[in-house]
Amino acid sequence: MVFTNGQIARKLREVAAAYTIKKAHSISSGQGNIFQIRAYETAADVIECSTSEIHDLWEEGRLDQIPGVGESLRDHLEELFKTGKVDHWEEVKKGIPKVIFELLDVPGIGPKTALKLSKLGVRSVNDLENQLKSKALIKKGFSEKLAQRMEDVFRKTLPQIKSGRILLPYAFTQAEKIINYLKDQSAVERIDVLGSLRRMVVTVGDLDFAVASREPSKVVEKIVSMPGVSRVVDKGETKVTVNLSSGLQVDFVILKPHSYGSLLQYFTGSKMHNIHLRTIAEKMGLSLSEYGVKNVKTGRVHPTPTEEEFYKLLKMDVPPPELREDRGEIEAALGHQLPHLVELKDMKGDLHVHSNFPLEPSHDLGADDVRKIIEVAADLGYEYIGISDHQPSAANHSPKQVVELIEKRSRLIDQINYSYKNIRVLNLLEVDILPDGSFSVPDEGLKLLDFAVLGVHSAHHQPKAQMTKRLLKALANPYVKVLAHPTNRLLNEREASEVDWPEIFKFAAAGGKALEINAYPNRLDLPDDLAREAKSLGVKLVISTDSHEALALKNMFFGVSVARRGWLTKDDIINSWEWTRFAKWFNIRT
Ligand code: DGT
Ligand code: CA
Ligand code: CA
Repeated sequence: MVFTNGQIARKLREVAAAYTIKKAHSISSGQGNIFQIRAYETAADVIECSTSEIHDLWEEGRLDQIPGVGESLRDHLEELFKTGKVDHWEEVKKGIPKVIFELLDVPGIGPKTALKLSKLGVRSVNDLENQLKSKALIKKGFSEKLAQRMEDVFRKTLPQIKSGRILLPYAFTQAEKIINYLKDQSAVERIDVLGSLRRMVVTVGDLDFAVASREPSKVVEKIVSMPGVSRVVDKGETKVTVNLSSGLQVDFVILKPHSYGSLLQYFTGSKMHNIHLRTIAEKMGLSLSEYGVKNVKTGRVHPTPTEEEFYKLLKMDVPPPELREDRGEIEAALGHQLPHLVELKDMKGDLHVHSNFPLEPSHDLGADDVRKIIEVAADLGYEYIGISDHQPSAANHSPKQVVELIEKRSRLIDQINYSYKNIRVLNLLEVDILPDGSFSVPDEGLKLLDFAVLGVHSAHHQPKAQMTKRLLKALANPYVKVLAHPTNRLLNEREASEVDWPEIFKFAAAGGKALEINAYPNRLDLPDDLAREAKSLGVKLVISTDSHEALALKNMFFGVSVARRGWLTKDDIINSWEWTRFAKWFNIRT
């Protein structure tokens, strides 16, 4: 049976929730220790953010390549794909009301809240929404603060999720597969991905492709018989729409090569960009379509085999696809003032990577050791790589023990730096910003680092003024240089924190603090518009992957695309600079 990554992740979370509830209530002794619960939750996260379909990996015999999925879980996945269910999972879930699992779909509701809600008589997600609106829950003693937050989720987050938008990195992998399959077909002269994916929007509604061919009908037949197609939605002579078994919808347009430039341009969009272009064309007596640029008076269609020729007819430079949102790129292209955007090949290092060094954090460790990470970084041509594990947990360590653990890791990094000549390893740490803006790592610990990277990992939804004060206080520490995933949004899952951004940006610009564009697939945070605003206030940024395994360093590409959508150039991105300039900015001894 075919299960999508999302469906598998959901099942794993159900098991984790069942374990959690049974543990809390000692319903059955021996079931659900904290490690099992973590293992299921980690596996769910990994699978949900995986850029390959797990079912495909299984078919290819590559289940062992999923990081964070151990042997017993692999056996369970085998059983799931073969039989459609897993006996052990059903056993664990036995005796727990179904509504609890349903409620887990609501972002922000974990097992304990779900259990509480079911005890308060909530019968379904719909019923929950009603009881929130009527304040019935609060009358029954439910926390007013939590109720307010849930109401926000129903208002803002859930509609987004229901719209079925897919994370960019995932859509990208699916698109690559389609391109690899179709480009080898003899009738296909060229194939390109268009729409929001070409513009690198962080979530994508559907995939759009252009194909150049002199034999469109042959291409149409190849498309409908492609592996992974579950349904043909619409099929014409030059247009096809199909559904994939992963749930994605894909639109194809097939045209002859002589108007391919117009086709690329039209279906790249965005709609707002195209609408603005049309008003410019009208003034010049031209009309635009996917078939070409037509002189309205003479009826003559100008050939536009490339996008350059298309934009040239409008007396414009070609705006990079990431800018085509009608946010000033048309004016810039007319005035020959387009920025030279930062590129993947400019990147010289990554400053947010988790290793498996046993630093005993309260958040997750990475999967790989420091040496493995360095090797992958060196393969990417990096000059420096920052290891920024989570800090040792405050609950289980005294401040002195925290410092000792940091010392221990510092010694390892020193040794490693001694043995590698071409790449510099930076001694960083991801430090939690506590709700009042303080840290549980003492300055004696921070002082051992090259610098500290800060992140909010709790109390994400404080009131705006309080959150702003919290961040400002944290950033003021002299050992702190980077604010990681600044808005704390999780795409399709958690709204951004409310913050007075201009205030933060001005402080960062004046105090030499950098803001991060986090390239993790469901973060992509700072978002493009805030990155652009930060730049306009003089802030420098870094792009980092937040990798929890060495191979994820490749996600840098998606972080760079956020920066490009934010109009950022090499000069704005500190970790695109060569070592000396980089080290000077961060005040690192060379
Ligand atoms: P998505 O799929 O929601 O992530 O966003 P897009 O931008 O990929 O939108 P989609 O797939 O509906 O259409 C692809 C492109 O085709 C879009 O960016 C611009 C162009 N396009 C589609 N419909 C229209 C239209 O009605 N007018 C104009 N000017 N362009 C359109
Ligand atoms: Ca689309
Ligand atoms: Ca479309």
